[in-house]
Amino acid sequence: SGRRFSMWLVNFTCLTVVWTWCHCLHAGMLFPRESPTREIKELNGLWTFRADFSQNRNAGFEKAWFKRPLSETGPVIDMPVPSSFNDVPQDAQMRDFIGWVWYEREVWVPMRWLQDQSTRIVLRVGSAHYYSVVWVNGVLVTEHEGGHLPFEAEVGAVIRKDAGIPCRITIAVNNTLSLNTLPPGTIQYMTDHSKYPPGYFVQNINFDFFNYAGIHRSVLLYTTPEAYIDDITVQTTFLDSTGIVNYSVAVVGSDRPTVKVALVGKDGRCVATANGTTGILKVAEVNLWWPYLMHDNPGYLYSMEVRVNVSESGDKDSYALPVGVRTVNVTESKFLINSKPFYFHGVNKHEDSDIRGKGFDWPLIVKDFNLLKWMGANSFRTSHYPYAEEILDVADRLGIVVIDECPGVGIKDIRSFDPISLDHHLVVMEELVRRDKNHPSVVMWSVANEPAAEMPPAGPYFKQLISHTKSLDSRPVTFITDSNYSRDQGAPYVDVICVNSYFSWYHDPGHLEVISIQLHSQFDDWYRKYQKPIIQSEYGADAVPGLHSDPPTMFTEEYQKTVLQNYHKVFDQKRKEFVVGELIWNFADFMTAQGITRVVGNKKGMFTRQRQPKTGAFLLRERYWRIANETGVLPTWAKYPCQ
Ligand code: BDP
Repeated sequence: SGRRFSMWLVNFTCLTVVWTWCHCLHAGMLFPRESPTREIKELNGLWTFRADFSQNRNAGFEKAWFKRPLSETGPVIDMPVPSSFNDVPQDAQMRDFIGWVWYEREVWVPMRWLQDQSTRIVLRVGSAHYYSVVWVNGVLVTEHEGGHLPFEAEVGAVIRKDAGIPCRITIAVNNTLSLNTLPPGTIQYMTDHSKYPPGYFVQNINFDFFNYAGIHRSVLLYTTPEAYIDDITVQTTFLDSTGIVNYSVAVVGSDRPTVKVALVGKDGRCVATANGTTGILKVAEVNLWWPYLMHDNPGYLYSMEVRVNVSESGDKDSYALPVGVRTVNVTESKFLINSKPFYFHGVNKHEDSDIRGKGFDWPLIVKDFNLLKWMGANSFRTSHYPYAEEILDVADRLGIVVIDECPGVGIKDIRSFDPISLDHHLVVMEELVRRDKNHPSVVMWSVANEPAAEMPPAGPYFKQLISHTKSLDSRPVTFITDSNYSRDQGAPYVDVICVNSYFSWYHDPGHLEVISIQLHSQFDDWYRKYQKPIIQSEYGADAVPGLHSDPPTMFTEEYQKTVLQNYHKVFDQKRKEFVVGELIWNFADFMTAQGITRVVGNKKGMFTRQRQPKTGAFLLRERYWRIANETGVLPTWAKYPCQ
């Protein structure tokens, strides 16, 4: 297989083999939660790390680094997990490294897990960017394509073979992007030897954030019984004051499992029960799941406790899934949550911070939610890839509404619409829906951001991608467009039109006076053609914090603020008609590739990368709380902060 991996770097067309081989979505991907029948062992901390600097980046496979301790293969360094590797070493070569990096960690698996042969032991990686290969004690256990989504492998048999020694987990991760990856990219070899050394190549990308790489989320081992709950799916609705939870439970390892389901309220009282792998739970006087600032008690979650008994083996398994009861509907001009018009006043985000890059980080996550609440934001889009599951859990609990986006960003080259890309894109949507389908906070799927939607192949591509996504789940589906309304080939298939525009920034830079007319035209054109609700899914301007001017000039805080104000005037007219949301670009400044249009990254944040507010943050705060107040549903506990 070494050959196949070396081909990764030099020739991308042969990867179909890998794709057809490694994806099997029959299995579920429940978030690991402890229960009386399930244990978790986190493997976060320092791992041993080595980047493969060989010319073809393939020494690790040629010399089988996975067969012995990594430190015996050559020089290694410490690398924290979870974290991007790029900014951790004090080494310019590592920051922009392209190719395979190798992670390794030894771990003692509890004796009990090994002795009890019927304990399933699963190794789970929350996400690693971009392509991963995993070995346990030198045995290949899984491969996975794509960052931002979890993957796992059953490893009990492999570990039991070598019981008595610590088990060695080796994970090789490759950050190379090709025309068929998501996001796409290209490797360009520079062959003019008067300018570049032999073998010199660069990674080109068409998206505006740093291609951070490494093991970005938790790695863990968890157990289940041999017969176990593999997946749970809930779909909720309500009729008058009765909540209805349709559920289905997939059990693996038994043909005739006994399944018992109980729905438990926040006060610990059981409100409904049912038996069987599929069924309906009916909840009298239901507490619906409401968005933040729309109800006194937002984010109400029941706990759905699933218990499985297998009489043949005596196995028992249990899993508790948080469940919010709510509905989502789209009309010609409204986005409805629980049949009430919902207006997105929110943000676009990134998973991005100093040193750790895209590495999972609780302090940052909790801080960001606190800033969202402070701002009066009721929603965010996971631009431009799925965020950590823990983030969605918090959004569920707070009632923050989420547009869940897949990594379909930067699809600009016509070759990225070919069948290989589409197949992969379908699989990514399957993985995303499988992971996030039960989160009440998620109200819409976004299959892409700013693709080249005017190209002819975009029509059939998005038709199939969107209808496939709809076949997986009932939520509305969209993609985010910056194409011309009359030429966009994908727009006919979306439920909500999501438009990005940067008037007086990328177009007519410096001319604040054109925003009003251009934005009116934008909205009217799209609505006339499609009669679908519209979200302004991005707008904004860069502001270098501390730069001031009067009159406002580009890159100052005043200019950013004035761009926002001019947009807001139009939003305020159009939200009476068919505009159902506004998402600022961006919540916070974030790192990008180096380039002449970026000053240490993208500066369109309302907050700096260190989460200090710019002038725009205060403006938005005043606005968002005012909108919440006006819609008449501001909860009694909320103090409108900007009187
Ligand atoms: C939009 C992209 C976003 C960029 C933003 C910008 O969707 O990823 O960061 O423009 O240029 O086109 O700031």
